[in-house]
Amino acid sequence: MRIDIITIFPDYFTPLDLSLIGKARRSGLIDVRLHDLRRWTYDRHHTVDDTPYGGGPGMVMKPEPWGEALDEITADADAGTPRLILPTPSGLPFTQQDAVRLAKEPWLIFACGRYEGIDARVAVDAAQRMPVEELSIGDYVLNGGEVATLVIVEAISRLLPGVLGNVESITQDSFAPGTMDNLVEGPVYTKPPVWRGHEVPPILLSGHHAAIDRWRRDEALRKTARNRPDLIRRLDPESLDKRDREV
Ligand code: 6GU
Repeated sequence: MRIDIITIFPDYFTPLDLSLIGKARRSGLIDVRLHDLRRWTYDRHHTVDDTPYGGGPGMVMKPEPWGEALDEITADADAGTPRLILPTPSGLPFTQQDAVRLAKEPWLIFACGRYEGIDARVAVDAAQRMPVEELSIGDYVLNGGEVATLVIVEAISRLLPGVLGNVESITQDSFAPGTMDNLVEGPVYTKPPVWRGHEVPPILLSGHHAAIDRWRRDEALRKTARNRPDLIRRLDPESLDKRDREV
């Protein structure tokens, strides 16, 4: 997968050199290309923002550098058509389902806005040539799209074949489509069996795999009910068995 990131702070993305994503980049599984938006400014101060039409606080990102950046990056014709992602707190909520969907794309471009956002005509213009989507990572406000882009890139990258060592763990994750749809994972344990007087639930030491699966599902249901009642309401009744209903 190719991922282009346009930002005025390329240094925000040094974490993408680390850990599993760093390894996946070095092995060629993910091709991340960082672009400094100021490369497409021509005044002495490399201006990327201006005052908002209609008044109001803050600054808005000027459309011209974005238009030129997208033109140049997408001019690579034999790379196909990219999907443009605009991280913004006013976007559609980004979910694990979106991560699964976007992990199937060959080429993504992230446009990281700062200040009060990017002039809205940039998205309208880009949409004439490529699919565009605005995504939010949650109901809080960040200073810009950089951290949200890191979040989305990590959620997508770990789903790409070969990036994670243990492919099985993906299907057991919170929110994993299929069994963990609309559920969060329950608690996990490792050795020692007793630590500071706290025991590991004995069922996990029993070797009875069907009973362990049942216990893990019950714990996931309990934890989801406690921490995410909004998700419980979204659970498909068809996906619940009689034992689930007793939890
Ligand atoms: Cl995607 N961007 C910004 N700036 N703030 C956010 C966000 C995105 N998602 C939640 N808050």
